[in-house]
Amino acid sequence: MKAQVYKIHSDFYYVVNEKHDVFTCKLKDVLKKQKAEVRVGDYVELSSDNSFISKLLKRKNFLIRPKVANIDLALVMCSVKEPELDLTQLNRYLIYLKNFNIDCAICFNKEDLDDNPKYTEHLIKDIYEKLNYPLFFISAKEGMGLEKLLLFIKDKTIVLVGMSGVGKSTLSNKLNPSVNLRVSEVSKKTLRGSHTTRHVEIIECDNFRIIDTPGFSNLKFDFILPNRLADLFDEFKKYKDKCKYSNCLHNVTEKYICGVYDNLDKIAKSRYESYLIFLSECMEYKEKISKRSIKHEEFKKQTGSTILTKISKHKRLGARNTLKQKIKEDEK
Ligand SMILES: Nc1nc2c(ncn2[C@@H]2O[C@H](COP(=O)(O)OP(=O)(O)OP(=O)(O)O)[C@@H](O)[C@H]2O)c(=O)[nH]1
Ligand SMILES: [Mg+2]
Ligand SMILES: [Zn+2]
Repeated sequence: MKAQVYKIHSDFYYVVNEKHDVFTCKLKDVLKKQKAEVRVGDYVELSSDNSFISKLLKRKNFLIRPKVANIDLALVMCSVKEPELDLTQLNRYLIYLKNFNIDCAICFNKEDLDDNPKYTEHLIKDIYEKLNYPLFFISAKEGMGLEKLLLFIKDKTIVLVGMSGVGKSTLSNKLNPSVNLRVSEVSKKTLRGSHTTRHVEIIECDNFRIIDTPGFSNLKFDFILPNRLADLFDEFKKYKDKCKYSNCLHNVTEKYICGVYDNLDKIAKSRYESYLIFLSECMEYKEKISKRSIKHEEFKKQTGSTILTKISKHKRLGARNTLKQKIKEDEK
């Protein structure tokens, strides 16, 4: 029987079939051996007694953080106050989600705390409307601005992504009061959330489904190579052709030969600043994998390749050619 995972708690998978019957299952050993990572939103096949997940079905898409699959939209949530609006963090989520080809909209919450909401809206629209992100300004607590959001998310499965304390669970509760998810106050001292939500869960609402997730902010671009990063910034696209070299990184070292650098007056300052921060993380990653391959080569020279067979399996490094290939492919 086919079912969908709507919640995972330690080793238990809560699944629901088309008739809305709910089962609590475990993972079959064969899937454990394959190291299959079953996520909330995954469609699975159940064993004949409905107590085991026997097969993971093909996904439309997936995310590593939060661990979800088969979503129609990520609603990136920020608060305009408590915690303060952090555009670098917002850009981090947007670029991360773009890397996974997930459609995004942005929701700015806690508008009731903002002394000058018109000004905030203007600043935000100036940056993100041009990038074609659907924008929503709401107060989940007061129920303001929800009509437009409700129309937009109709018939969709949406995942809420954002820092702790921005109001993801408050919004989920507002949209389906019967769930009553735990929410807790932002710390008065640090103005940060207190990591209240601990697991990912699909919440059925009238004509849409919302996935509440634990807040996180420690995302780093330590898995993307530098040349790939610029492809994720839509606003660079029309200027990139003007760069002298196809592998241009659009930073200060290329300033006399770079189309993006020449047109910085047309790109939002905060977006370019975020790009430079993320670029340094990608460069660190590239350096790390290059060093690994050089170390491997030196070791080979000193010892002769036959000794390599003695390295324990988990310490063995990736082949240099494979790493070089990976770098080249990402630089295309
Ligand atoms: N003033 C105001 N407070 C809000 C609003 N939305 C949420 N809050 C408050 O913000 C605090 C944090 O809200 P949560 O819903 O727990 O935040 P969260 O994003 O789910 O946080 P984590 O589960 O830790 O990731 C709570 O005290 C809420 O009452 C809002 O629109 N206005
Ligand atoms: Mg929460
Ligand atoms: Zn350039």
